[in-house]
Amino acid sequence: MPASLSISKVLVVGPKGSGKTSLLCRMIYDSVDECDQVPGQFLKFNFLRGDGDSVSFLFKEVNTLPTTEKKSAYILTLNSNNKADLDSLPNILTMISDKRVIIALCMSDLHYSAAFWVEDVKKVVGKKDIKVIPVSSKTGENIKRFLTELSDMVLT
Ligand SMILES: Nc1nc2c(ncn2[C@@H]2O[C@H](COP(=O)(O)OP(=O)(O)OP(=O)(O)O)[C@@H](O)[C@H]2O)c(=O)[nH]1
Ligand SMILES: [Mg+2]
Repeated sequence: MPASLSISKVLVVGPKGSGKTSLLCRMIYDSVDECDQVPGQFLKFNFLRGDGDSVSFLFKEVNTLPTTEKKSAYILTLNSNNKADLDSLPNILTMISDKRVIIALCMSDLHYSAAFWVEDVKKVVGKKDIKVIPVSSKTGENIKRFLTELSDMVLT
């Protein structure tokens, strides 16, 4: 199947309040004004990559792990301002036990007050090849890059 026709189911997981809904809202609507209206079902989004390929995503926020839901990849959100999110990371990684996961280090607009940052996450992740991308759903910072990395991951 050509890359331009691929559809990927992606589950958005992470600790309570880590930024799942806001990230979904920012990725799909480029805004966080209507987050209340993001329902707990699959949301379709076509992402046009810089290289001209487009990827169709089906995103869904999942609040309980482990899940039996079918998926081709996970987005794992962590609130960089909440140390407890870093502490819960090993357990979450065990529960998803999936090679295709990308970590959104959320609330990068609050970097000045962050409890942990990219290197701290990478230490916990260890040898696993997992991308860690700081993002701000509030300002939109790095969201395009995040979507590009996500599409690279699902296309390979
Ligand atoms: N400053 C800032 N606040 C954010 C950002 N993303 C989310 N928030 C805030 O963090 C809180 C939690 O965000 P949600 O998107 O609801 O997080 P969630 O993971 O969906 O939460 P649950 O569904 O309750 O587990 C909300 O008050 C958001 O407004 C961000 O990038 N920057
Ligand atoms: Mg939510």
